[in-house]
Amino acid sequence: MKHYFNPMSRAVTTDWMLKELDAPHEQIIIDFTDENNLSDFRKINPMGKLPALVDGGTVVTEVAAICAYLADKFPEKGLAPAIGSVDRATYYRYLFLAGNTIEPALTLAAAGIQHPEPRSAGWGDIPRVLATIEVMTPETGWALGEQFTAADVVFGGLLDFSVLFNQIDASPKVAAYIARIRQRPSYRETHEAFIEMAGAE
Ligand SMILES: N[C@@H](CCC(=O)N[C@@H](CS)C(=O)NCC(=O)O)C(=O)O
Repeated sequence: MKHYFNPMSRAVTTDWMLKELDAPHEQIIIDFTDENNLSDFRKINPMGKLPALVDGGTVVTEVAAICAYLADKFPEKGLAPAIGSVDRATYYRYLFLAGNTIEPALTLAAAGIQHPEPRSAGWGDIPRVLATIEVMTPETGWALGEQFTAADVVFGGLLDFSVLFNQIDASPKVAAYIARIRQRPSYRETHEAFIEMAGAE
C-alpha cells in the first residue's frame, strides 16, 4: 500500500491508524509547495487533498474511508466491530458524523460563516453540533465501550484537532477523552508536532 502523506495535514490521522494496525506501507510525502509534485498527485486524487491510500490499483481518499478500510483489511487487530452487529451501526455513526457534520460546521464557524438555514444544511449549526459531540463523547473508555476502534481514530482525532486549533472549547468529558487518545503510543508516535503545539502532556 502507498500512503500519500504530509506531516502537517489530516494524513497524520491515517498515519496514526496505520501505526495502530502496524500495517506495512510505503510513505509518500506530498509537498504542497511543489506544483509538479501536486500535479502528479492530482492524477491520484483529483481533489489534490491528503490523505490518499493506494492499495493495488485502487485509490481510497477521505480520512474516515481510509480508516474504515484499513480496520477491515486487518480484522485480526480488532479495530472494527463485527459486520452486522449493532456496534457496527454505532461505529458507522461516528465515522460518518465526523466528516459529514462536525467538520463542515466547525470549519465554517472558524471562518466566521453561518449557514442561513440550519434546517437545510446537513451539519445544522454549532449549538446542535456541540450538543451532539457532548452526548457522543464516551465518559470512559472508547466510542464503542472497551474496544478501541477506527471510530476513535476518526471522531477522537477530529476532536483533538478541533481543540488544538481552538475550534471548540472542550468540556471536562471531551477533554478527558482527548487526554486518553493522546496517551496511545501510536498517537504519540505520529503526532509529535501536534503534541508540541499542545504543550508537553
Ligand atoms: N475530506 C477530506 C479532507 C482532506 C483535506 O482537506 N486535506 C487537506 C490537508 S489537512 C489538504 O490536502 N489540502 C490541500 C488542498 O486542498 O490543496 C478528508 O477527510 O480526507
